[in-house]
Amino acid sequence: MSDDGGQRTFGPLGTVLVIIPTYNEAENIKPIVERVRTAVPEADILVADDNSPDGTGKIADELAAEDKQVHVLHRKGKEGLGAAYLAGFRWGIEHDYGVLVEMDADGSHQPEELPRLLIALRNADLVLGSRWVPGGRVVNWPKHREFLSRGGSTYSRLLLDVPVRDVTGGFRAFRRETLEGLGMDAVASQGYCFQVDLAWRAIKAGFTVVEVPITFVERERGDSKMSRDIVAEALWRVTSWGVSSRVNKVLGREQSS
Ligand SMILES: Nc1nc2c(ncn2[C@@H]2O[C@H](COP(=O)(O)OP(=O)(O)O)[C@@H](O)[C@H]2O)c(=O)[nH]1
Ligand SMILES: [Mg+2]
Repeated sequence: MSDDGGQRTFGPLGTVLVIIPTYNEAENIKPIVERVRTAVPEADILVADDNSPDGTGKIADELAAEDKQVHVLHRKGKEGLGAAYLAGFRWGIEHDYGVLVEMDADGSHQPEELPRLLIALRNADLVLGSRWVPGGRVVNWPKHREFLSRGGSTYSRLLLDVPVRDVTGGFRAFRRETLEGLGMDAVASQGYCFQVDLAWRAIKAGFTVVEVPITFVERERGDSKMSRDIVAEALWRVTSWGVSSRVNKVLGREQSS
């Protein structure tokens, strides 16, 4: 990491933008912004808030007023994690950031681990913080969440042939060129399958995707937005992607033989 004559860059990769999507994270937003600013002082932050009823957006505005490296994207209402990230990525690309990071607001993704992800990005196009590679782990996660997460990753890996252990995680670092090259405009996933969607697209587009072990810590404050609908969306989309990619492969083989 360097501070080249006042330019806050992360080596040759350019300036880093950490995007934090929020919905009702009033108790979490200030501590997480402070932790990111301490752990990676050269990075800027964009809070993408979906007009949280608990006033998270207002707290984020106060943080932004005090610190020119903190920005806020106010969105009109709750549209899901995927839509908030896509809006954040577009904002970051328009503002010329070289690296775009995904990170939750609730402390599950530890800002202190971000430098390791950024260092790995020097030799990769997309770095995934991974709970399910050696060295990765979860702390205080209920068994049913671990089962769902491991099961979701295994199911996606088998159906989509993605050679990734943790394909649903949301602590990630992208080079801007990766986002520009993976067909972001066609992404329709809203909930957690957004993460599967992006990883799968990056791999299909030929980008180098690397997993780095992380320690995922369950939130201590506020509520999870995970819901039955989000699981259903993921199951439905991953299954239909898997089936159509297999059908296309078979048809492709028949046409070429
Ligand atoms: N902007 C926005 N953020 C969201 C939405 N749903 C979840 N988030 C944020 O996404 C992150 C992960 O969500 P969380 O509820 O912790 O999911 P879990 O960790 O899987 O239980 C948190 O920072 C949430 O505030 C949404 O619809 N819009
Ligand atoms: Mg969480």
